[in-house]
Amino acid sequence: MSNRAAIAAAAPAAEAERVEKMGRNNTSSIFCLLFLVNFLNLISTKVNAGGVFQVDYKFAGTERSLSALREHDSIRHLQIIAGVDLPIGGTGRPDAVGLYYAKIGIGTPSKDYYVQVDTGSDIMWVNCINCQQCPTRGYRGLELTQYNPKDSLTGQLITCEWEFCKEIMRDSSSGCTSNETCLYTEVYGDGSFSMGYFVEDFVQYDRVSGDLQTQSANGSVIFGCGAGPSADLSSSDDALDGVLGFGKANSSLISQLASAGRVKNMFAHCLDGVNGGGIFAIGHVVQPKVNMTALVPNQSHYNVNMTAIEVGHAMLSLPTEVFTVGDTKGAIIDSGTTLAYFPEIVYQQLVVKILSSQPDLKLQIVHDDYTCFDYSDSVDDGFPPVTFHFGNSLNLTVYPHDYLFPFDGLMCVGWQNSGVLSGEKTNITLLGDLVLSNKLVLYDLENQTIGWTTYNCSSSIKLKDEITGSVHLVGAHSIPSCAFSQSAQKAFIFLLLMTLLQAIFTGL
Ligand SMILES: *[C@@H]1O[C@H](CO)[C@@H](O)[C@H](O)[C@H]1NC(C)=O
Ligand SMILES: *[C@@H]1O[C@H](CO)[C@@H](O)[C@H](O)[C@H]1NC(C)=O
Ligand SMILES: *[C@@H]1O[C@H](CO)[C@@H](O)[C@H](O)[C@H]1NC(C)=O
Ligand SMILES: CC(=O)N[C@H]1CO[C@H](CO)[C@@H](O)[C@@H]1O
Repeated sequence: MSNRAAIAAAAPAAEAERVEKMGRNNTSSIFCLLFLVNFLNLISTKVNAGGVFQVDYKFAGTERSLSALREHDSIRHLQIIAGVDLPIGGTGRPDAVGLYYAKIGIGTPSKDYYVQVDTGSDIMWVNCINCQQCPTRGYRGLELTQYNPKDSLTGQLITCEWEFCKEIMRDSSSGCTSNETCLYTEVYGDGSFSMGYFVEDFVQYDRVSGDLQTQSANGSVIFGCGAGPSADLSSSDDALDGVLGFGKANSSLISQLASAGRVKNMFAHCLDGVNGGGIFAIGHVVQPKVNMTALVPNQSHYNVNMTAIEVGHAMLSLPTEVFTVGDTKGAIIDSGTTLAYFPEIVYQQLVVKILSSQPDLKLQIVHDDYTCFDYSDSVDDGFPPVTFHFGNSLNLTVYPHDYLFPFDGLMCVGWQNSGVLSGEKTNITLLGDLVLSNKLVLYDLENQTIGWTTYNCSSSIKLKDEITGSVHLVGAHSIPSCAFSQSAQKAFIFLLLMTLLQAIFTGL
């Protein structure tokens, strides 16, 4: 059994060691980047001076008062809207830096910021003026901006006496009192983090006003102002201005806008794994029609009940309790993660079954965890599709061109074993962009359901205006990153110089 032996050889490397190894090797950035975006805030923890606590559990019992405080605000300028069209860019392809980001405006006057869209975390933060080592150019040459609350007419610091801060700090022993600034530390599962303080300011977004038409609108939102280097998130060429958490907690941007009556607490994304970018919209999606399944209650992330896995036309024979043991119930849907992770027993069966369709492959293990092989034919002809089954007969099919990616002249398997990760959150099932790309994924937080359907993410969807009943088209975007990245600029200048020198010398 060459398959099994090779897979077993993907020795469980300690996570820390792996991160370190990858961190040092900047030139072969792909695996570094892969890792960087993996597990973004899966294990989200908030720390402040005196205490450490899980933000997710923290919010579980206190939702009511947080939303009440936002409602209090909203009476003054209640303006329920049809929807929000959030322009996105980036791609989920692991071979091309798996990362999706959105452009949003913050402050008065408004400036643009590029933030990673992440359904696995609960706050929005951007790098702020005091950030010492934040880059000015990021992912594909995007121009990065540091937010300065003092430059914005509407920016203000959140102090410990704000309800928002009291809620966040409730379980902490930090003794954050009265006029002190409300601090946060957001630690992501991959070891990267953002530290800073909370501020409130106007966030500008594109309100859907007609078919493929938007108007600028705004709402006041509390978000993190990152004052320190954010470790991995700022040190490599996939840097962005921050993260836009689309998590369930009432601290997320969508929850804040929803409880202020500005948006419906529903959103959808269609991440285009082919052309990059895609559709990201807040509001009531009526087209395409999507089959929904209930979110597992009392979980801090978007968890759904997975019931079976089918490879080609064969069901894997998995123990029935495999997705329900432990603290984390069901499979987590997380756009902030690039790949897909399974408990060891699931991973082994899945990969063995897939590779059994090509018994002659010579497997290689690359960077400890990636099973790769030489293959030059069409992968969709040579390998089976994988279908995940969920409650309420909801399915999700992932094709070979989605779960296999080219690297260094080889094809590599994107499925990962969560059992090899050290730390407490092992044996989880986590479905990232590898699985979610090229699907319209709809999150209905009012009914606590989620669903998806295979969709062309370069096309458009329809949102319904709850007040007027009218329906509008929302189209795809692919925010152009800088046409000339820094290295391309350097190469261009170098070529220009060489041409000039050549002209001078031949002229002499
Ligand atoms: C927010 O929107 C209101 C109403 O459209 C507008 O009057 C105001 O200037 C906007 N504020 C900012 C900070 O853009
Ligand atoms: C949410 O649930 C309510 C009550 O069950 C139902 O009437 C409504 O259609 C649901 N909304 C969506 C978008 O499915
Ligand atoms: C997806 O939609 C776009 C825009 O409508 C269209 O140009 C493209 O051909 C479609 N792709 C497929 C595979 O249908
Ligand atoms: C997960 C969460 O925090 N949701 C709550 C936010 O507040 C509303 C009330 O407006 C609750 O219904 C949600 O359960």
